[in-house]
Amino acid sequence: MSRRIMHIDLDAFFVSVEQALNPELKGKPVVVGGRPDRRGVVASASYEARQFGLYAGMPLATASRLCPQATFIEGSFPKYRQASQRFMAILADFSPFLEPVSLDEAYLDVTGFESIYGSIHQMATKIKQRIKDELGLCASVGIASCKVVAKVASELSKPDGLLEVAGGKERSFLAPLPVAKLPGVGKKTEQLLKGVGINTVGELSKMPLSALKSYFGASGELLHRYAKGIDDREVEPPSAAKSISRETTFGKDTRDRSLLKATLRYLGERVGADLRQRGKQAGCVTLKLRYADFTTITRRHTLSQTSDSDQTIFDTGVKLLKRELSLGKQPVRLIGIGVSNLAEPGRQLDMLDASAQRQEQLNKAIDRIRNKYGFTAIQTGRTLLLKDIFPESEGGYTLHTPSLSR
Ligand code: TTP
Ligand code: MG
Repeated sequence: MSRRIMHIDLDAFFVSVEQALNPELKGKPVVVGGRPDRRGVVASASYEARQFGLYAGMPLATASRLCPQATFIEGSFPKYRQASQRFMAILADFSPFLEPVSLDEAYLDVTGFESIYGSIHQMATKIKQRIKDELGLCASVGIASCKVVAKVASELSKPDGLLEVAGGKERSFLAPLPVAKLPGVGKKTEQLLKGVGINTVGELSKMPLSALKSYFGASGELLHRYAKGIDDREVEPPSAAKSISRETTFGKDTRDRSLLKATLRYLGERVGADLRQRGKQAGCVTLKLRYADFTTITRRHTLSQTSDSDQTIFDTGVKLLKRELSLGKQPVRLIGIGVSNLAEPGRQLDMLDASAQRQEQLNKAIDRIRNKYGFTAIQTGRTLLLKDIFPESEGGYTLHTPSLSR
């Protein structure tokens, strides 16, 4: 069954936090980044300021020339960090499959949640409302079957938007957009593509893979897939990290075995502590060494039984170290130790099974509903930009623009 993934991004985040704390600033051109007489750039511009051509990354001096009436604020990071934590906590209430991407941006896997919220669209409306009520901030939400399309959708719906791309419509949704809208297409890529006459994502999606690979190497393949609206990346909660490691570079290259061992013990203990804090067990231990001439090696050992014990991590690391040092190479510049093949300990496996079971039940329920009522109905909103991009006759997109009443 097709996945449903939400991408949620707060609008004009730093500025909006300032406006929530000081309502006098609402509805006005506001810039966070610093005083206009200072060097530096705009970090965040309110949508009112953007109407004057201001954008993140613009030098403050240029910003104040284009929009002298704007309020310029230095900004304070702790405020934004706190708002970010509260934002993520709200999202975590809705789905445990949460992947924070930056302070104001996250993916949520919401596959199967229709049965709880009526529809994913309604779920998104609830999320937006809670963010508004509790934080005084506006969020824009994109919903699609994969990350890349969900991200483009949230971006397009801004500000205070909600845009859903129905399963099967990913490619036609992306096709008319300028290539720069596609994540992974930066300024350079955009220029190069323009140079060969590729302006839209649709044109990009028709380029032969071999041509893209010859221009962009390995990332050509990714571009090829993204342009077609194909993206298999999972929403990965941070605890699902695939490995944990620590390493350190010595002040002076060394062959001193007792120093190497002591360092390995220290690093191993930190890895172990991190592992236990995440409630995980490791199946594999990796030693990393960088020699004086910068050649770097890694040596892995698979444990016969998963473990989160410092001793096991250290013992395994030392075994690998001894074997490597017996080869009598050069002095060591850097040493590191890591664990991978992370698994939940037995006691938590039950919980995991229960949630998998619940997911399975949800999935079945959704399939039943879908079979009965078909896919999401079409709504169109009033945002001009979106109307231009999605002629109403094409269908397949659910578009919500902010309602004024609250
Ligand atoms: P963004 O989500 O890129 O921007 P935004 O939230 O201000 O506006 P939008 O409505 O388009 O999402 O970044 C989130 C915050 O990260 C932003 O408020 C400030 C900070 N930031 C910088 O400090 N420097 C930058 O160049 C960018 C892009 C963001
Ligand atoms: Mg944002």
